[in-house]
Amino acid sequence: MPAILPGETDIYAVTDARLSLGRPLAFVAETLLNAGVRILQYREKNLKAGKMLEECRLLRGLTRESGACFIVNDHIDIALLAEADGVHIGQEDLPVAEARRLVGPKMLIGLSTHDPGQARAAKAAGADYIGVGPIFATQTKEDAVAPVGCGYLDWVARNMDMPFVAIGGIKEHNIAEVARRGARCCALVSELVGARDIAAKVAAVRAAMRQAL
Ligand code: 3NM
Repeated sequence: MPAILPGETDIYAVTDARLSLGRPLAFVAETLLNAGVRILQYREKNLKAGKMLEECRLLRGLTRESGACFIVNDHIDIALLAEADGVHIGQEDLPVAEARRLVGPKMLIGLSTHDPGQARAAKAAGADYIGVGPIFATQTKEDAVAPVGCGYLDWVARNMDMPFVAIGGIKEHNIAEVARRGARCCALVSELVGARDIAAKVAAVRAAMRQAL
């Protein structure tokens, strides 16, 4: 089954145990997937590699069952061992071309970008999709750069011929604006995993995106 890319689906959900109101990862992931999320990224900080691998194998099983795409943040070794569909890396991680040598031609590589130069470089280096953000201020990423606002998003929507996902501070109340600026796929962390009713929140953000178009 080919992996699903941003642009082929509207919501890109990202895990964060610290924001999940104490609910187990399996519950959060199953609820997201049952609500129709088709791309799920595992993003956990400060866990030991063994624990991360165990959690990624669990998510690989769940995403496979529901036909969803599974992406691992930062950790190429764990992505490979867990047979993820992709790995998502940042500007300070291994360069895309080096990551490609490790993961081979089939695994997706997503790269976080924050300006047009980084977007062009990502495409030239063979990234499969880019993250575009942070659109708004976010508490979720400790080392996030200053919000780029919708200006960079506008630029990507107009100039980049590759899949992209908007990220950073995206919530039910502002997702319509992000969609109107050309994002067909939005990544949300705190808004989804931190929602009391995760399924209702997925439905609400999805409806808000759809109405904006
Ligand atoms: N990457 P929330 S912003 C993981 O700009 C991440 O590349 C960003 O979390 C980037 O939806 C971000 O809770 C955090 O604001 C997004």
